[in-house]
Amino acid sequence: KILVTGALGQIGSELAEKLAQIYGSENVLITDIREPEQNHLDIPYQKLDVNDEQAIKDIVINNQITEVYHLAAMLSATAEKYPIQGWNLNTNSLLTFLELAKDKKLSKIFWPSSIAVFGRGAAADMTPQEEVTNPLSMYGVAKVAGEGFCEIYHQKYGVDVRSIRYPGLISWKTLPGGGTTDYAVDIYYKALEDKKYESFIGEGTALPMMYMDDAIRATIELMQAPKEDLTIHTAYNLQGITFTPEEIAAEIKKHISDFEISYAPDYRQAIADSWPNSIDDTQAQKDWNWKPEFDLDSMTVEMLKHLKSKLQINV
Ligand code: VAH
Repeated sequence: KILVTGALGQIGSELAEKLAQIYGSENVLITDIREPEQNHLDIPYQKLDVNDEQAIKDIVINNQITEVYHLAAMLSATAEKYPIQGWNLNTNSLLTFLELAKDKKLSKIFWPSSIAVFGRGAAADMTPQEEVTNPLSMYGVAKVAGEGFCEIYHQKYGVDVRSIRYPGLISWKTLPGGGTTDYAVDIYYKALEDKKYESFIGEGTALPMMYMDDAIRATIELMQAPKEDLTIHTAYNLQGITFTPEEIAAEIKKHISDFEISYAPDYRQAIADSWPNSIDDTQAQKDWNWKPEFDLDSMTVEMLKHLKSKLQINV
């Protein structure tokens, strides 16, 4: 049986849906610290606070869990505000799952890393897979630590843990919470609701991003790849779409001609400035045949189409 933590979050909610489609909802257990409004997916749900080590062990043992997609986390902007809580949440829970796998109580783990592992000294463009990781955000430090745990537990104990350095993820089904890249989600909502958006990330700030459908597919493809094909045991670089706020605004203007963007960079600008512009994902292409399907044009068409019906707006 598959456990999904953070299953009501931006990635978790879509990953849980996909896993239920593939494996059957009776073989998936979704958990989150929040209760679902209405469990429209009819996938079995249990409340789980991943800060509670014993609760993690109990839920794995009591439900005969064999695989975990551990998405519960605190994202970069929030973790910058609450660094100790962010460190504890983003690292201790991963260690608990790795220990369970080491003790053969779990057979496979997915854990999300982030392009946030890159910072000082990293190439800004086409950042290589093995580039130095000197993160300048507390969130990035936790992700670097997590990647180290994954590599060591794989190396020393044969744990089958797999990870992806997600770029900023753009989706319409579930709002993201506390990410620096969330401006690129907010902008679509505001474009439809107000025809204007004040961006907390400044003009000219290029960041690696990806449409959620590509990120979910990448996750499933990585988890279904033959173990012997995988050469990276920290986390795979993944490149989707690189754009600046003005570029995504220009793409939106093609659909909403009177849309206006303005800029008011805040504390999240420093986090974004420490991250790469684009990522070299050659190793993911080689090891498990990764290739993105969405670009800025097709992502914008999808986002506006789905948000119009979600928000009941017809502009
Ligand atoms: C964040 N969306 O902004 C996440 C992600 C690369 C960004 O890690 O914190």
